[in-house]
Amino acid sequence: MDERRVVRVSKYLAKHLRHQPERIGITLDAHGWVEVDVLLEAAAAHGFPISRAELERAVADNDKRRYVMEGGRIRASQGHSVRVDLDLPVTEPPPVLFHGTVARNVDSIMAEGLRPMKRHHVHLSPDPETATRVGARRGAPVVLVVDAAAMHASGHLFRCSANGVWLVDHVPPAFLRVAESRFGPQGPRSQ
Ligand code: HQG
Repeated sequence: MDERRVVRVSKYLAKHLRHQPERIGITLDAHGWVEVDVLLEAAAAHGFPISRAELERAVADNDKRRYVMEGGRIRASQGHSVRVDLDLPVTEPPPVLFHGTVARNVDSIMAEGLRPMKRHHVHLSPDPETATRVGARRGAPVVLVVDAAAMHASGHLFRCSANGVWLVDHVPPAFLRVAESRFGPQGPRSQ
């Protein structure tokens, strides 16, 4: 199967399993699940037929394991804007987590903390490389370091999605600092 087709199917799933299920007339249950058969029928009825093999490939091949299929049902692992309860257990985080963003957001983030914006949670990455990739979706990435141990100690709840994204409601500015740039303040030429 063509890689571009897999990406198109994955984007279609993101749109309808995270954001606008009603657009193709499906309803997610309280935990975000929908029957695979219902999804495939709805997609076909709305002009985007997906074969079962294509769906399985889009779920299995997904670089970020965005979707989980089990017991004849499918859901997105995280990233929803529609209200779902992913029912993830509260877990102790690693001492440090990371958030990738871009320079234009930093002043506001340092003033009011990280907020979920259009999603349900603030998304934190387990390592700076992943955070760099997340930030780079929007421009030159800036990585923020989150003092997860101190947040945990002060009662903030952490959950980890099926694909290793750490989810919290808010990160107050006191727990944030901007990571040192790999190249120092003068940029790469100063090396
Ligand atoms: C920023 C992708 C100003 C925040 C990725 C980010 C990730 C603020 C943007 C996942 C702010 C929200 C999530 C504040 C937060 N002031 N800007 N107070 N608080 N922001 O896309 O973390 O492809 O909702 O820094 O790989 O970028 O969807 O969150 O720039 O895992 O599977 O507001 O999305 O995964 O953007 O990305 P997003 P994100 P998927």
